[in-house]
Amino acid sequence: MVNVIGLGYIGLPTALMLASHGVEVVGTDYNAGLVKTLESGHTTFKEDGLDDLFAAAVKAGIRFTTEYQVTDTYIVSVPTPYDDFSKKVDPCYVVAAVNSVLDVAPKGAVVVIESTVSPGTIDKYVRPAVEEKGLKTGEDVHLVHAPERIIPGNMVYELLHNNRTIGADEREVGERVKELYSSFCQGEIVVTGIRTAEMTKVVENTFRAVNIAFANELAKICRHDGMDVYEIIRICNMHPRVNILQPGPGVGGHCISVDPWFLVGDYPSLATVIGESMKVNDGMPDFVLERIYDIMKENGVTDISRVGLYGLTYKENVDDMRQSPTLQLLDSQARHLAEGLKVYDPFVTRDVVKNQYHDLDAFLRCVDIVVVMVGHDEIKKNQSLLEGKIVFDTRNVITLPGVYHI
Ligand code: SAJ
Repeated sequence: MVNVIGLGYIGLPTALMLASHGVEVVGTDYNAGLVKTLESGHTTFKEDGLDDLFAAAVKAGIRFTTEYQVTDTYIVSVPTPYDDFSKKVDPCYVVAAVNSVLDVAPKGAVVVIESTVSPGTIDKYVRPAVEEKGLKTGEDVHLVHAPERIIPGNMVYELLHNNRTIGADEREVGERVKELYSSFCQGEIVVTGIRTAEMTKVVENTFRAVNIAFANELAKICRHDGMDVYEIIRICNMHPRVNILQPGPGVGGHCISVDPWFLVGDYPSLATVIGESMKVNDGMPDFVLERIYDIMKENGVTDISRVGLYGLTYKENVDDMRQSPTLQLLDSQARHLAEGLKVYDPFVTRDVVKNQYHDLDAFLRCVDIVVVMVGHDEIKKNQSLLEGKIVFDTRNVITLPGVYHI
């Protein structure tokens, strides 16, 4: 039996996937409310295919509880917050979860950590936690790091098809965990060391962050001299060895906007390209705000409350708002002491910011300028609703004539 600890964005789909592929699974979360919701037959967030997967797992007998189980395999999938000031990962939840596992685990249990951690975290914090309990890694408990790699918006598909990395101290234990993940994973599973697995995860997200920063910097250069950044990127990407990502209003989510800082925090004098890239991405909401002011001026709009931000989530067609460029922009606007921007997002049904609308028509009626911060399908597929408005499209998804770009 596998006990999955932490039933959030990663833990839940992983637990469901294992259960629906014949593995006996118990999901544990300290949040009793969340467990109750799952027990009552409801998922806790929206994701393509998640409800079907949930139904299959329930049918296969998955159970949810707040209690840690006595078993031979644990998968720890709890959040790893990072400290905004020091830019370092805070492993407190991982260490707390491992401690709770160790309180009940029988000798020789395997503890797989899926949570993203900065390279070295397992050596620095998890091994000492094991030793403090008078236990020995490799004998009493076997540590493994199997970083998740799935992208919100396509999680279920990617869980099935992505290649994976398993980092383990002992090859044989790595192979055993590989077999467990092979129950559902159709991609290639590489077995390596723990430190390498930690590093690959952070490097993958850093690669993407740096590439997006490059695109964002190009957008600024092109804006400065009136060039079309999208046309330029499109043509460059026709070269067989060039693949530039897309500029945007900033980088959100809990991964690409966070993980690269682990390297900057740990290697401040070495990770210079990475550090500068993160600054470029973090500066984008301010760049968009300045551009809003310019567009208002150009069109004789003097009242900021006639401007509406479409989209609050960190990217299209998800309901996750963590680190979202819109929230960053609103924060920046508050610091500029000018407030009043209106906001709407079809995926955000509760009130989270000032001047938030829950009805697209009502939102559009109240604004002259619409800033598309997120390219949700709702607006991509109903572009005619924007006719007659001044549109500032930060995502390059609106094809109406006269649209402003980043
Ligand atoms: N973005 C751009 N331009 C682009 C692509 C993305 O501005 O061309 C922005 C998005 O709008 C968003 C942010 O970047 O605000 C991040 O979105 P994303 O879709 O690039 O990535 P995440 O954060 O949803 O998921 C990433 C993935 N990592 C990689 O692709 C290397 C995913 O595979 C990881 O599992 C996930 O991080 C994670 O949990 O670490």
